[in-house]
Amino acid sequence: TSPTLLRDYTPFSHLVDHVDLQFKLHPTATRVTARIKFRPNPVAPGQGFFLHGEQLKLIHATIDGTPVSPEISDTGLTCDVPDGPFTWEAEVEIAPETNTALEGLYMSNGMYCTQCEAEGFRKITYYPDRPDVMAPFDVTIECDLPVLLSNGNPVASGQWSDPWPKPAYLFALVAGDLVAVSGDFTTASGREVRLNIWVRRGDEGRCDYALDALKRSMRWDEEVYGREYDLDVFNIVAVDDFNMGAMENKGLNIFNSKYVLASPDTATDGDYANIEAIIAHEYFHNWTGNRITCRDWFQLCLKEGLTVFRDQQFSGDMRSQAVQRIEDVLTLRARQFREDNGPLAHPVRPEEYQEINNFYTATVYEKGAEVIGMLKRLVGDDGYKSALDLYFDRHDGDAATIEDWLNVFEDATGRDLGQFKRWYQQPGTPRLSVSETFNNGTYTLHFEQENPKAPHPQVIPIAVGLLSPNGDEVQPTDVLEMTETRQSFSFEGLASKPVPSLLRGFSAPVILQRNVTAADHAFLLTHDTDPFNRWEAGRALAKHGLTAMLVDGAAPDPLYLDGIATLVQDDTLDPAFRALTLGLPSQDDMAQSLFDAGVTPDPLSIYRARKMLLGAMAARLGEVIPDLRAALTPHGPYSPDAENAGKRALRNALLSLQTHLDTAPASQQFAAADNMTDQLAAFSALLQVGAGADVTAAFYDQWKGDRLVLDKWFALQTSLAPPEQAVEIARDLSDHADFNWKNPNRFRSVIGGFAMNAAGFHDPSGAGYDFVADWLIQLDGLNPQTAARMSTAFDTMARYDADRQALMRAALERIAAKPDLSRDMAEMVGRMLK
Ligand code: B3K
Ligand code: ZN
Repeated sequence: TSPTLLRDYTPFSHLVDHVDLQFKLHPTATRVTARIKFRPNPVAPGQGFFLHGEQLKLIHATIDGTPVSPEISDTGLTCDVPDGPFTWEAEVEIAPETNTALEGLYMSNGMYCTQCEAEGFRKITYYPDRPDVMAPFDVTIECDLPVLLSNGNPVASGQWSDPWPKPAYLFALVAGDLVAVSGDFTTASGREVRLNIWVRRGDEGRCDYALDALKRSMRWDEEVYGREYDLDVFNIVAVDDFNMGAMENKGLNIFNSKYVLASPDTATDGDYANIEAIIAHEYFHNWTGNRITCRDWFQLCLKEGLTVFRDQQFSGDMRSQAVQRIEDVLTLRARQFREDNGPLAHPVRPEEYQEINNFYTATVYEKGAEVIGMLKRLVGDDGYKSALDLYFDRHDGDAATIEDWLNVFEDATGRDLGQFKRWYQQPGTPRLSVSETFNNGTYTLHFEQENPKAPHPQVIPIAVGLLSPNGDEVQPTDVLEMTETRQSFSFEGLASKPVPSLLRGFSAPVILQRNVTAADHAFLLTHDTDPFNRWEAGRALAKHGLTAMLVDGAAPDPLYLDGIATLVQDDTLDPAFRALTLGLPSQDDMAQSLFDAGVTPDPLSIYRARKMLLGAMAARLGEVIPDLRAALTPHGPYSPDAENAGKRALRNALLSLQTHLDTAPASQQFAAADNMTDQLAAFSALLQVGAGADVTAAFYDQWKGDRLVLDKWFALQTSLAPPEQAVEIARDLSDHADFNWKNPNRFRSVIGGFAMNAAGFHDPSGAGYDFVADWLIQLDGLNPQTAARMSTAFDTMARYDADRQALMRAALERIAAKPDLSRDMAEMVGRMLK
């Protein structure tokens, strides 16, 4: 099939004035009648009339009441239509029960639900299923289930009316035997909004946190962006079978149940933080995505990058900006840098695709958010605010583009963003190398940028501070704006050569390349006033040390051990921050760094070096751990707030180290824990040192009836299994009676968990690759979207030795050869084999 190209965009032949949908729900024979008012599009005259439609059985079609016989293909229909306005009516039959792709209308545990983004609506009825066609929808649902929901405001039982014109990808319908946990919210201008969280009976006790997060999101968007909610109800539904995290359908958000349901005994602090962020993200889409949507799917980052940026700001405001920033950068590097370094690299605004679902990527989302962070830094907070006000003002109701987005910044601030636009157009992570000179009190930084995947220099905001050798800050943060390939910046009047703190707050998504001694890292770890760079210095020191262990057989670096020992005991610092500084670079991070340094990474050696370093950290801290942990014990009942979660994070990071010396404290904590955070932390600590047998059995006995907790049980075992046994453990778990491979969450826990176990997945025999490839082949027949997404496990092929590369390639070729391979998987595997 030929790819879809950005440059081929043309508007649709018609405008849609109104859509009326009637559903008669039935598991195998649902009838959908669509009555659609079309009128010729004045800016696209004379084009043929084409409606998307896939896997639909057409029962009848009329235009203005007269039967018509459209020409039907696999992808849609064409039909002769009148020159002026007309009403199209079509009745189709579909089978939600056999829809295993979970796109369009499908069933989950006896409930009906939909997922239409990006192109699922065409599996519900014939329609111009493209985001630039917006219309108000009325919906009627007939079904004997008690709860019948759709977008907009309720009119009568099973009847909904959405006054806000929307593209079809925001359509949603739910029917089920559900119960609601409800609340109320009064908007700034006085609109009373009913909030409902709909869940399966029995889950009512786990909705309070999501409801509270929703209220806080609504208030925050009013206060920070001046954006109010615009309907009388806001419904959220939790669904067990869902391909992603959640979906922002207008007035009817549908969520993967793991991002709604939480109680202290079943959800970790991390789960609570994810729920807060995702509830906010989907809510924020009401303005950035729904009121202003995308002209075409190439503009996906317009709504996703911006909405991620907004949810990150929100989480930072709710918790700690410093900790939030570190966590966001960890995710960016783990997922986006990896993508940008491999065969799946693409610009934040891609220019071609075969299957758009393959482009809901870390680049579109996370790098898309970074690009907005850079814009904000360049134009300042006030400039950002006026640009956003103009954006909402000018484009409300539009299907907009990245050009529209950049234009509001240019118009609001007078800045020329011509070069900045390259961040949207060029793939690849720029490498920023730095050298320095110091002469007569003038300190000069010389930068050079190089992007291995793109030719033109990008605008790089470099936030810099300078410290004097005694640790005082002599130059507070200043943002240098680099636009050339090579550029120097000077600071005058300095008494002595300073120590620079570069890229503070991670002011640009680049890889900083600088020859820094371990002593300089250690200096910044102690003295930097920028919390991000302080953490970064510890990270760099750890990487430095691990690299020396791997390449030169060095012993763990005492400078690092001393540095973190001091830091971790510094109780003027936020425990959540201290917990983050105890985290070592991941397996994947080390593999990429070694590869960048010209060394072929061996996952097993990395595993052993990390373990040795953890052992050394445990030995260094061993004596102080018990007192430190005792001092961090939270008082009173469990609360998921940032302060308590931060204490638990540090307490449990220390437990994990302690377990390298003695397993008793973790066993005790496992047995005594009154919350999932502490129980799971003890469980993982024991698994990591190979002492998990008893607790694995005990955890299963305790939680076998709880689907979300059982997902954790599977995922921990596959992701933490020791290298030599990992394939076998994963295989056994895939034979387990509770392994339902058709449920995406369970599949991700077992197969995805294993794929993240680097040393296991990269087992030299190739058994790990084959295990994952076999499952991807099997899942591809059922759920192409989830299967294709997980194929990214193979995107690091080029880093490894010839034997591993050959084995990975063979596994990918085996997938490629599967008969009837989905378009999703064919595109992914094709890009990786290129
Ligand atoms: N917009 C959806 C993602 C849809 C993915 C379709 N494959 C969720 C989100 O980003 O909020
Ligand atoms: Zn989103």
